Amino acid sequence: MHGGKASLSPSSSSDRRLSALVRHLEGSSSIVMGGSKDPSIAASPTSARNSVFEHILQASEDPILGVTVAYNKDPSPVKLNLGVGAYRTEEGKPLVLNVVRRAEQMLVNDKSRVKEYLPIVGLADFNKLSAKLILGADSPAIQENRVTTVQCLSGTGSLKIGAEFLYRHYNQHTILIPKPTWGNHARIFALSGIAVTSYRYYDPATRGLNFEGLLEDLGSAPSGAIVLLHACAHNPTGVDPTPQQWEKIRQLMRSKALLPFFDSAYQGFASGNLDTDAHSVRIFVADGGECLVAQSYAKNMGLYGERVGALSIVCRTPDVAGRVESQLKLVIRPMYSNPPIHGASIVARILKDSTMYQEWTVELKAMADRIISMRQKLFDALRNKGTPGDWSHIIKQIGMFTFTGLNRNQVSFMTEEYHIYMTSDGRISMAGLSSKTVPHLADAIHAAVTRLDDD
Ligand code: KET
Repeated sequence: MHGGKASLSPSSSSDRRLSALVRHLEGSSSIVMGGSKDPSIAASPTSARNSVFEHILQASEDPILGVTVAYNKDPSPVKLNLGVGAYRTEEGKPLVLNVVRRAEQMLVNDKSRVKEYLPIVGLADFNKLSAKLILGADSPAIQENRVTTVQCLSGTGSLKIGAEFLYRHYNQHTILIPKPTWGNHARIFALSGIAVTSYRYYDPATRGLNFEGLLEDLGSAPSGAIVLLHACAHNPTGVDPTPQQWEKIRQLMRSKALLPFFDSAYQGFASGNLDTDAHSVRIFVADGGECLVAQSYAKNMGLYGERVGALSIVCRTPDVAGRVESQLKLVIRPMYSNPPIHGASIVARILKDSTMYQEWTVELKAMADRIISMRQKLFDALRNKGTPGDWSHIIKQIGMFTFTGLNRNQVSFMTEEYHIYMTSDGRISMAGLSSKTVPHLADAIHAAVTRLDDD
C-alpha cells in the first residue's frame, strides 16, 4: 500500500484525526454541538429498553443551511431569505439557465446515452474542460500534461477529496484559512485530520482587506503549510486582493514553499467575466509551481442540487500528475465509488460547444449584473433614508454577498420584526434580493441600526 499514512490501522489514523479535530474544536462551541465531543457517551446505558443512541445530543442547525430551515417554517408573506448564496430572479424565483435547459433536452433526446457507471475520476470530457475553464485554454500546465482533474461532488466534495488526499500524501498537516471564511472550510479540513489555523484577512474598521496582517500571518506560517485561498468573490466578506496584492501573496507563498489550495466557487460571479475571475489561480500556475483548485458549478451554472465540481492538482511533471491521480482514485473509491453522471454531462455539453458556451457567458453576466444593480439599489435606499453609517462597502464589495457589518443582535431583530433571514455574522446574499424587496430590507436595516447598538 502506498504511503504509511494511508494504512488501514484504525488506531493511528483515527487517533490523529481525532486529535486534530479536538485541537480545532477548542474554543469553537458551534462545532461541538454537532461533533463527537459528547461527554455522556461513555456513560450511555445499553439495556434492552434504552436506545443505544440515547446519549446523543441534539445538534444545532448549520449556520448557513439552517437559515433556510428557519425561513421555511415562517408563515409570513413578506419573509425574505438572504441566507444561503443561491441566485434568485427579480421575481424571487430560483433560476435554471436556458442553456442548461437546452443541454438537458439534448441529453434526454440522445438515445445512445446509457446509465453506466462513470470511471472513478468521473467524465473525461468534463474533467478536461473544467481544467481549461479555470486554468485557461492556453495554460502551459495543461499542454504539458501536468494537471490531474477529478470530477467531485460540487465544491464541497472537491475540497474534501483534496483534504483527504493531502492528509495521506502531503507532509505538512497544517492549513491556514482566512478569517473569516466560508463556515464549512474548517470542518472539512479538521475532519480530514489537518490542523486548522487562520490568517488575518478582513479588517472590520476599514471593511476592506487587512493586507499587512495577511502578509504577516502567511510570513510566519510553518514552511510548506497549506493555504486556503478564495479564487475570487471572497465569502463572506466580498473583499478580494487587487492583482498587485495577489502578486505579492504569490511571491511570499512561493518563497516559503506554502502550498496554495484555491476554492473557486464563484468564477464569473465577481466580475461577470470567467477569465478575469480566474486571474489569481492563473498567476500561481504560470510560475510553474504546484497548487490545488476546487471548482464548483453550483453558482455559475446554477447547478446547485446537481452537485457538480472538480478538483485539479497542478503538478511539476506529467509523471507526478499520473501518480497523484492514481492515489486520488484510492481516496474516492471507498467514499462514493464514482460520481454522478447527469450534472457533469450538462456541463460538458455546454463547455464543449462554442455557441452554448457563449450563451452561458451571457446568462452568467446577466446574473452578475443583476446582483451589482441590487448593490446600487440597496445603497441608494439607505442613503435616501439617511440611515446612519457609511454604507459604501455595499457597492465596493463583490460577488454574491454583502458583509453588512450588522451584529448578531441586529440580525435577530431583523429576523424577528421583519422576517428577513440572514446568517448571524451579518452576511446577506445579494442574489436573493429584488427591486421589490430592497425597500423592505432597507427599512429593516434602518430600524436595526437606529434602535439597537452597533457593537
Ligand atoms: N466554497 C465556498 C467559498 C462557498 O461559498 C461554497 C458554498 C462552497 C465552496 C460549496 O458549494 P457547493 O454547493 O458544494 O459547490 N456556499 C454557499 C452554500 C453553502 O453554504 O453550502 C453559501 O455560503 O451560502
